[in-house]
Amino acid sequence: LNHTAEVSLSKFMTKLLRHTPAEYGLLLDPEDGSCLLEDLQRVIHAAPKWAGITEEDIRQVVRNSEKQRFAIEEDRIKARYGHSHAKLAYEPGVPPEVLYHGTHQAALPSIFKEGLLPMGRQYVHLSEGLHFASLAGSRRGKLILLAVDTVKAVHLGVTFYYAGNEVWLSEPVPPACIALR
Ligand code: HQG
Repeated sequence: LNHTAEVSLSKFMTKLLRHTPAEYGLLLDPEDGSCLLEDLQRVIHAAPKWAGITEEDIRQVVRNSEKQRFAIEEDRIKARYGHSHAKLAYEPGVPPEVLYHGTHQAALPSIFKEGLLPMGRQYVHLSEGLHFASLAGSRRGKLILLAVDTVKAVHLGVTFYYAGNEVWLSEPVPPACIALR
């Protein structure tokens, strides 16, 4: 797979594993959102554009994802975060005292008013480091980095879940816990 094909296949895989599996006849485990690698491959093959995709191509996409969007365990694959299709069960955890969220200028007034909301996804996405937050926030306009006081948030009843590779998911975060970084 060349780079362009790899990016395109990765986008199709996120669609299948995060957003609309049923639309493609793919059944994901309701707990962790995983499916058999061979089932994913079969569904990908049904798209004429991807009829020649091999398991190694899929593994290449997983390996080369800088953000580690996917995880393969034995014969199963899943998206690690970002789901809209179902609320998966992540283990609640105790996060570092500060987590970061990258957003864009236009969202700020509403975020300071209503807090951080999951919007189109099942959870709010946060990270331990600034790099991941910057990647997320730069997608929509002028990057704004926010710091979340997780001690205060936990005190106010917010639950945090660890999705691996420095990514944390949470329920809505109240404005009182959010500051500009
Ligand atoms: C914003 C991508 C107005 C929030 C990314 C964000 C990440 C509010 C947008 C991962 C708001 C939602 C997740 C409020 C939050 N009012 N706007 N009250 N609360 N927002 O894409 O966190 O490349 O659903 O700041 O890089 O940006 O796909 O969430 O701008 O890692 O692997 O509403 O998805 O990763 O946008 O992104 P999203 P996100 P991938």
